[in-house]
Amino acid sequence: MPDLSAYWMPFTANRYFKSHPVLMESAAGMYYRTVDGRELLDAIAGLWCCNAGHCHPRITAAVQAQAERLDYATAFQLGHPDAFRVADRLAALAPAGLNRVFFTNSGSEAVDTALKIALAWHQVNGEPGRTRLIGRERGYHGAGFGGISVGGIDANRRQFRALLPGVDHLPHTHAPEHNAFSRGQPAWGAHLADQLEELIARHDPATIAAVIVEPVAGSAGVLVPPVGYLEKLREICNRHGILLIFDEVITALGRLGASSAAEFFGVRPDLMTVAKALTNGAVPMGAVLVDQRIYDDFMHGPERTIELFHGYTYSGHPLAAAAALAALDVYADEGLFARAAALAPVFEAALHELADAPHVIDVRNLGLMGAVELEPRPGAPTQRALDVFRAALDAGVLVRTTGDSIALTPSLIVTEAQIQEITHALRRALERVD
Ligand code: PXG
Ligand code: PLP
Repeated sequence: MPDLSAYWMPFTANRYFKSHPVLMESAAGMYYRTVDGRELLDAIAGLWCCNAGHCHPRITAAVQAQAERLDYATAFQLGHPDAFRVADRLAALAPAGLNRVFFTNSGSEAVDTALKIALAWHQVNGEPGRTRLIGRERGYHGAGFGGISVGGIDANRRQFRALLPGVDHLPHTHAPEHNAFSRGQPAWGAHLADQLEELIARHDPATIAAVIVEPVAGSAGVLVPPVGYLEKLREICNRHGILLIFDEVITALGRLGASSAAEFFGVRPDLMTVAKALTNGAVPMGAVLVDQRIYDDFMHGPERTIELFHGYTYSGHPLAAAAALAALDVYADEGLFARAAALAPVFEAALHELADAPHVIDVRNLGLMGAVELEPRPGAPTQRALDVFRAALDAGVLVRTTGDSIALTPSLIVTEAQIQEITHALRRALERVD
């Protein structure tokens, strides 16, 4: 066991973890092995990212080969072929017209990039007064200053105070008194999109640059959009010249059984962020897919002038690009998006069987995203869910907690038997915890 003291772990109770460490040694397919030799069934695809399962041999081989061929090439005024290939492949998977791709190294950077492109576009488009950004309560858009400003998870904002100015938030759509135990999209709640009209009226539409939402909120505990809600947001943004950004860091590349949530819902944003499953989690990479018309509006002025003053040392990194090409091949060749679509009803049925398990006050699901929400312990929010997390871990199943919800988001290779194993282990964990 290494010395654990130097590493300041992210989004972690450091002191608790370091006195109860769980360290992974290796992974393959649906399973992790811990350093003390225990096998864990991974019910959360790493962290919503390993959609083809862990250590997929084709992805591993592609990364190994690239590491020997080309370690690094700057993306600033130079390039390498694989970054262009990934962009092309992503454009082909995205809804028509979202075919210009900016590379980042994470979802957080993708979010900041999308917000910056939106602000810059209004400038090149002759509306520099459009500087306001609108997010949504309970939204998670990563950990950068842009992301926590438009994000709506209070705990992620409270410690920092100095956020982006001129940001407002839509209400979230989770209303258990109306939509608890919905299977798939709740019927109730589309009217909550009308709150956007109120925010627009309050601020003056000519000051608003963009609205950013997760089509299905992931980190906040799988909040599924009500029927008609996203369509309304799209229509209101169109009417007021406001860009609509879908943060698809979790939802893109198969999680809903489709290439993207935009495709699944039939609602096309102007910009879309992706990350996580883009490389199957194997190498960090994110991207922003941009409507070609937005890109074209930047392509004026002298040809030797930089059009967008933005980028990262590792944008389009060769190892990430190799992992992405291999991951996209695997998704296609193994038919994993269709597999996820076919498994979604099985997952839904298994999850909703937990409705009568102890402490459960809601079950939510869409595609292969699901959450079971627990009644918080009086005076000790989140603690019951953490106990369930530990009990499931002791039983050999890795789940994720967020607030008092347990999130389940298995790789798209999960079998029906493994889905049962996961939900049965979760029921036993719920029964063991007070
Ligand atoms: N947007 C969305 C919608 C995300 O889910 C990010 C941006 C940021 O991506 P990076 O790669 O910078 O982490 C995310 C990340 C959880 C959890 O517990 C989810 C994320 C990150 C950490 C924890 O559900 N999603
Ligand atoms: N800080 C310093 C001092 C740098 O030189 C750079 C990049 O050159 C950065 C931060 C940004 O790093 P990155 O491009 O990896 O985001």
